[in-house]
Amino acid sequence: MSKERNGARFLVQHLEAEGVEYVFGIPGAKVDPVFDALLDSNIKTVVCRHEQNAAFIAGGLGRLTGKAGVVLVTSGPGVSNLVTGLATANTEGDPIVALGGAVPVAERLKQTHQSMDTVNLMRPVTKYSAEIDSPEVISEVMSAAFRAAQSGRPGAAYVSLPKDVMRAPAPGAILAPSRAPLMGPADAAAIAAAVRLIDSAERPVLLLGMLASQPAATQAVRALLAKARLAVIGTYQAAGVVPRERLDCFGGRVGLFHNQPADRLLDAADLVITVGFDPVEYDPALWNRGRVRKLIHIDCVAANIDRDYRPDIELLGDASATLGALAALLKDRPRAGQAELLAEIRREREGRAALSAKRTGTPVHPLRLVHELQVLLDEGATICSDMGSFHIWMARHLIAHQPRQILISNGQQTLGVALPWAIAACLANPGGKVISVSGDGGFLFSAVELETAVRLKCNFVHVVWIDGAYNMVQFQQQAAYGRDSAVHFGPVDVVKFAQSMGAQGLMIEEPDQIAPVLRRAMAMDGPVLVGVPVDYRDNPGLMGALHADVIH
Ligand code: HE3
Ligand code: MG
Repeated sequence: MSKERNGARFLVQHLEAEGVEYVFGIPGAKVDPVFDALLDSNIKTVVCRHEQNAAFIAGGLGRLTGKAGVVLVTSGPGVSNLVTGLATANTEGDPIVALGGAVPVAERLKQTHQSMDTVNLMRPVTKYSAEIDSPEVISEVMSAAFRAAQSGRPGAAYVSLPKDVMRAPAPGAILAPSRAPLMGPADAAAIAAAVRLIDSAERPVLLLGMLASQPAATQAVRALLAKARLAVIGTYQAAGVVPRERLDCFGGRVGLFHNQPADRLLDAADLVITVGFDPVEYDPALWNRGRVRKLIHIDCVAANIDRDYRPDIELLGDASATLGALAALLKDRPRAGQAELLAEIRREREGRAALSAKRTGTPVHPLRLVHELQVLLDEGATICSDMGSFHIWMARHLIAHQPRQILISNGQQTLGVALPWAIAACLANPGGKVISVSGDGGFLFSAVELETAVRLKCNFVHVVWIDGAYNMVQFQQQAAYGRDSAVHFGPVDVVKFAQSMGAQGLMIEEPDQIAPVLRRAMAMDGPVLVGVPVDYRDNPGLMGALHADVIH
């Protein structure tokens, strides 16, 4: 076969120039030229078991590295299977570039095999969606896709690759690597106005969002907290930004229900300063409706004006530079009332942690599991969380001091992300400890990818919380209707499932087995599934009234 550079080779060379290390996907006739060209590159091709999972892995890698993960799939259903993966990444701010095969350009309006208008299909779930309709524009379109995925608020980009374009001779230069445009701090007058507001506020609260967990932003938040000890809370996605030495200022996490200790701080605030916060993380209708207080929005993108989220000051620019400028000007002044509330929250947190460690009884209580996971988190493990009731327990009570040490979603609340994210975490940090957690419902959304993990020799432990139901929906249905509907399903033998995929499986039956079984699993080669029946009796309390969530 001729090795003359065709569109597919040009595209792959562009990926190499962007520094892409992995491409995840599933091949098919329309995209075969690209899979073929990958053989002559230094990019590792990882064949997956479902396109959605390929997108979860690529999105997870994007979150962990800051560089877009890449997924490559075939035309028609191959691309449509990506929709949820891209929507999840786009909502959560994870950079990903998705490449989809397509019928030849001249056939795209015909009713032909696997023809689909995927560019329009992907528009609502991406920042950028385009087709490469001639070899001359390959590098331009790819550059635009990488820039869209990686700059500003990161997210998803989609590029359609017609087969004839990928096979045609491809001239021209490679316009990579793409560089994100550099930004400076926000407008100086706006920063000065913000400083005046903060200095005069009696109960200001710093609300950290997902972009506060980008490395430079985290450093800047920490420098700011070192200078001015503001009360600080975070959304689930901002987990890990507050350092251990500033735990005295930390009021906890907010998200989903308005009933957390951090909500008490938020409710009392006369000023809220958000950093890298997107309303999808915590609906402003829950925490800001009808409140008379000021709002400062610090981000690289303007706020989406919402009835309940209308900032008085927007500090737009590089968030870390803006925080640096604020830190230089802010005074550290005591705020007695707030300090009291923070101390009360801290006492509650410590009391709950002490009780959690002593929880006995079977099935296992969620707080005991959280306690045991906390020990492993403190030892440096990365924890990837799926969606479900267990996620609420973990999001509220697991305390991390490294950003992106807990991978969590809350925007789309997509089932099935955890195991693919664990694969991503193993690839991003070979040799690191990785634990992923799902419910028995979400587990089977992506469990087929266990085989991929075995093939890649990924060492992670995936814990399945077993209750026989989609509990997160069940307890909310019970609260709303007094009964539940379509939430129960049958059992799956986690150990046999693991073995059938070439992995190993273990069970935990009682609380004192949690630590030894997890440690044994972490010492094993390859991925290990660990099943644990859980006692969800206290779950209705998760949506209990404000102040009432201290469940014993
Ligand atoms: C409540 C969420 O919307 C949730 N996420 C979903 N994601 C997808 C892709 N499809 C449907 C839903 C609806 N949701 C359901 C049913 C959830 C419950 C998850 O159940 P388990 O067993 O995984 O966890 P647990 O029992 O602990 O809740 S999340
Ligand atoms: Mg369940």
